Amino acid sequence: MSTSNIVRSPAGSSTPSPANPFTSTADLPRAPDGFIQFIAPDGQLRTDTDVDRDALGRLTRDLYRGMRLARRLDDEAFALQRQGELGLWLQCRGQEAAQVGSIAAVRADDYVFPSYREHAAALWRGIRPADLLRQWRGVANSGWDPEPYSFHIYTLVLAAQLLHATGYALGVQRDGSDTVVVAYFGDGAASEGDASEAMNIAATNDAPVLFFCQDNHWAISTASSSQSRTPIHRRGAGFGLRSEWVDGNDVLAVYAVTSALTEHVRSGGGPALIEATTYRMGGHSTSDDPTRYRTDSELEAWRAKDPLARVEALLRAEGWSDTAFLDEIQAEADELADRTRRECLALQAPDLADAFATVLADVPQLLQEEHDAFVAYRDSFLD
Ligand SMILES: Cc1ncc(C[n+]2csc(CCOP(=O)(O)OP(=O)(O)O)c2C)c(N)n1
Ligand SMILES: [Mg+2]
Repeated sequence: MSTSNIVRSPAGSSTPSPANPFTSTADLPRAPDGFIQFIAPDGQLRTDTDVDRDALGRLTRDLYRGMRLARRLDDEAFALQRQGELGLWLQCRGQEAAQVGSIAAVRADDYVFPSYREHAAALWRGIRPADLLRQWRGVANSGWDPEPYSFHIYTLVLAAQLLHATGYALGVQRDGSDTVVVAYFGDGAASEGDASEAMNIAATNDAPVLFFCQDNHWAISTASSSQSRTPIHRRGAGFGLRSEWVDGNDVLAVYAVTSALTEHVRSGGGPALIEATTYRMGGHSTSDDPTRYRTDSELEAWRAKDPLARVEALLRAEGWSDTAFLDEIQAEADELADRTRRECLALQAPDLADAFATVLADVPQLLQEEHDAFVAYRDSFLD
């Protein structure tokens, strides 16, 4: 079969997993709302949990770096779209803690099925800016070869990736491997039948899947509160999944909960579900105008819970950051933005005739004739 549309650039380096200072969810602190939270929105560390403070400081710095780089990449991609260099972009602004906290907590070979907004997780896994952007520039069907990154291509059909993840996990189970399969999905995707089917099949087969829902409050213009009478994590019990609810704008809480549930899955405890409550600070996509359906005051309330500002306040309060550290990240972010722009502008449109080569493994006569007719038509413009 032709693989001309599959990108085979050498893998970038994945960010190494930081040391885990947490051991269980039993003693993790909860905010008054009920979800697990370490860092209050004002940046105060809530926990008096028995954690190694030095290790916590190192972890916080690593996670902050991942979040800052992701936001910078996201901002640059947004600007590229506005300048006509990308056809579409779906911002992950506001969801950096949910994504970085979770991806950092799993092993580099745990296999991830993302939806389409998981840029922060993809960047952490070492996927290059050009590979992240090529699909949105319209020059390839998908962005990267999943195998070297253990990170599947983006899925735009809502919740389909949850069934793919469950099927993959059944394979992992039969191979006797201890890989955990991580499946990201949104609050809107949770309403799809595929989501319920995947969770049920995973539960009844003890498939090693961690379902990770980012409830960012909106499915385009449909509020999550209008799609579900109960919080999504409470569905887990009905399927027989261990479930937790976490403040998705608190990177330490997400990391701690994901670590604990990943180990639960890895040790044969069956699949698990995490609901991370977060907020999509941008529009659904660059084609969306969120002022048509949500209020400025709602956005302002969530700006006050910005996941990056919260970690910055914590780093300051605990004395875990200094000017040299912040300058280093700034320089790295600048370099990433520069690379993102350069690599994007260098992406060339493919030869449209390639599209025929990726339809069927053995090209039948009719397809060949259509290919030849297209090439003749295309070449008729050459003069
Ligand atoms: C099966 C299917 N139905 C409808 C759509 C159109 N659609 C694209 S994104 C979206 C909203 C998804 O919301 P959510 O799952 O909360 O993810 P978010 O965009 O908030 O990250 C919809 C309805 C689709 N892509 N797939
Ligand atoms: Mg959503």
